[in-house]
Amino acid sequence: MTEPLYVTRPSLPPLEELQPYLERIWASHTLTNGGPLHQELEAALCDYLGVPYISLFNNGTIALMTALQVMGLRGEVITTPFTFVATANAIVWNGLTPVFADVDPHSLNLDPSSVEACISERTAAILPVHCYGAPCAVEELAQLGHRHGLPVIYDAAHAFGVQQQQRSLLQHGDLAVLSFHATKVFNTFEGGAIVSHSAEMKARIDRLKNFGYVSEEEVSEPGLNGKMSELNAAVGLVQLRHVDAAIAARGQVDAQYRDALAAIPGLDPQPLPAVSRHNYSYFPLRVRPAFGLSRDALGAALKRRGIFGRRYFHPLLTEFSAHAGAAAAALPHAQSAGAEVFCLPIHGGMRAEDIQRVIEALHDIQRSGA
Ligand code: T4K
Repeated sequence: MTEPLYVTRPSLPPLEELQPYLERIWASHTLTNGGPLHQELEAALCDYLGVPYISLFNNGTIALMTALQVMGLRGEVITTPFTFVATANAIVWNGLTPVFADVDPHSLNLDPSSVEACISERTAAILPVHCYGAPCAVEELAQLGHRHGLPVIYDAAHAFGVQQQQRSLLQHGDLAVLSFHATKVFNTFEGGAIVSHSAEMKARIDRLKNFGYVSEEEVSEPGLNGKMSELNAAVGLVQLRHVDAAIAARGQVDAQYRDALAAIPGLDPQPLPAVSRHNYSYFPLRVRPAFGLSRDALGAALKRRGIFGRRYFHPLLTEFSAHAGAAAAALPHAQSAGAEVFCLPIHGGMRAEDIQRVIEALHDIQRSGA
């Protein structure tokens, strides 16, 4: 039986590197509520990512919910239908209404002109996603936000470590939200963060993730529990030592796939974004008619060979009953991406033979048609 190859496999640091942190937790009996490892990881991430303020969370979804909440929004939030469902769920959990705009056919990120067409007097914010870590049209979206007086909050769940002109992509937007889930480039098992730009905003976010407590005797606004535990922070501190190596290894996988796919008509990788540093968080390709099989037929054929890629992101959010009633622009480009994109396995632990196995499977499926 051949070993299954999954769309991703979490990076795990050497276990012995975690031990000293566990000993510190056990000695201090401080398990959560902003303990010393939590503080250390916030400082280390600000430094690594090149951002001014970061607030750690227990996952990316709660971080997104908090980011929307802290902006005090009422009304509609314009977002993309080509994303993970957490993006729109966070909008609805804030009592806000998602409005879906179309994506750009090349970047697969929100198309600013489609966003602009969705803006009305009800619009409260724009929530773009740097899908697969590829930067959104950050300048155009900033101008759009500025012109209409709308905050831009980035769902940057895929964008850990991405830089444009040596500058963190996370510096764009009023806020940017990260996920440190097991399936992400940098993981704390579960985790997330909000990048903000002032000490006042960070203090408000930190209050909201701690029930809204200002002091023992005062809760100023109804917060929730979004705190990252010391155990997850310890994992993060150790993971951070190895994340550059993991990203470099992903880059190797990406390069080998690109080389091989040049010889397979109809399997078109998403172009590498124009960034000074990419994180290779996903390997999305588009299955075109020239391949001879549909995207879903390709996915099924790979599955029969023990290769479990994923249709990120199919169905579109507008097709889930949870969000089917939401207003949407015409979505031709999102629909075509939802029908054609397939993500091949990519992670830092892939061996040369794993990469070769995927490439041979793609050739074999094309030759045999099944
Ligand atoms: N915004 C965006 C744009 C996002 O993509 C996400 C999450 C969020 C917001 C929310 O952030 P979090 O609240 O999750 O922090 C996965 C992840 O659960 C989710 O975090 C991620 N996006 C989404 C794109 O993918 P699934 O349903 O595909 O996960 P699952 O369990 O099928 O995992 C995929 C593969 O990874 C498995 O086949 C095997 C491997 N795997 C997974 C886990 C969890 C492992 O080897 N070990 C593991 O522990 O959603």
